Amino acid sequence: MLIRQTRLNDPKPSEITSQTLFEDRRRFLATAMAVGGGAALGSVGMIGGAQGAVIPKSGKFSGVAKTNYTVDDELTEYDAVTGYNNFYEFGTGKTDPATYSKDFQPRPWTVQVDGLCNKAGTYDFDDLVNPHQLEDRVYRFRCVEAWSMVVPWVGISLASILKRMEPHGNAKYVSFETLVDPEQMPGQKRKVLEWPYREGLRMDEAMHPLSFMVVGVYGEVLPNQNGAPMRLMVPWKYGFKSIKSIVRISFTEQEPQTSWNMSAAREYGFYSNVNPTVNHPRWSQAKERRIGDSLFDPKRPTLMFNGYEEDVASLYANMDLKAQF
Ligand SMILES: Nc1nc2c(c(=O)[nH]1)N[C@H]1C(S)=C(S)[C@@H](COP(=O)(O)O)O[C@H]1N2
Ligand SMILES: [Mo]
Repeated sequence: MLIRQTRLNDPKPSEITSQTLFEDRRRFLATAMAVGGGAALGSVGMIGGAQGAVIPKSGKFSGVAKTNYTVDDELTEYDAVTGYNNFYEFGTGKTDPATYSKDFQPRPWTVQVDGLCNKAGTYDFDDLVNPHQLEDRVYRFRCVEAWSMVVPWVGISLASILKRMEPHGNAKYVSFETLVDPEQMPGQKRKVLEWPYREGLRMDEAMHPLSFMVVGVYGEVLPNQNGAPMRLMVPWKYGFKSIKSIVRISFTEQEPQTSWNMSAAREYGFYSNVNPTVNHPRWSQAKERRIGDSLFDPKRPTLMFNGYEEDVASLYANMDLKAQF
């Protein structure tokens, strides 16, 4: 088994919170009030997130819980993880996100939660992500463009966030949207995709223990180009499912629309599971180039469900994965 889950011990706050890193919550709220105005914050929901501690805009985390979610592969270098990106809101070139996201403001940040759940409302990022619950996880990650990386992320299980919203029994799917703000995201001035970028998961996929809400990488607060302040990481699916800079979460009964499916339905299905036997219509998915390998290194065979087969195959037991790709 490639992925092992260990129970997290309840860490003592003193082991977790670094004085220099986590600002006092009251101070944060004062800043947010000054920036956003009191009225908006008045409607911000509280679902028991950070008690007295928030994740800052930059810097190193300390005391993040180590987990056994890891893979044996060598890590992709930090410079590649943060310098070779897909984030079309900042342009379609691989270095555009790092170049054009420098002035992006990921704080203060609010997330709208709506649809089939008891706790709909507008949540502050700091109420959704409690720094005391952060975990380190190394995930293999594969882009549909046939390259892959191995990245040490910092985040919180997606299920732990979604459960607190108390989804209804008829919520079969959950969908996510990225911020729309062409002033801050210059790539949105062109309609390369229909904005907002949107993605979705079936509820059982979203609640799977591997589904992760990322807020950091390499022990540091997530850089803008990787989807600050929070982005999904669903390691058995092609990279484009792992939506960045999320501002909306909706629970629905119908399968939600997804950006890449809207843009090219023949090439990108709702499920988008990494599957070496289902080729992209314009190229093979059988192999992948590991970022960091030399051009002389052979490509690596792509594994079913990106190597997470043992963990997730049961989610798709009764499906024809060639028809529902
Ligand atoms: N909002 C948004 N999310 C996005 C994208 C995007 O263009 N916009 N690109 C996706 C694609 S195609 C990939 S491969 C991954 C890249 O993540 P990384 O840049 O952190 O490696 O982000 C995904 N999430
Ligand atoms: Mo991708």
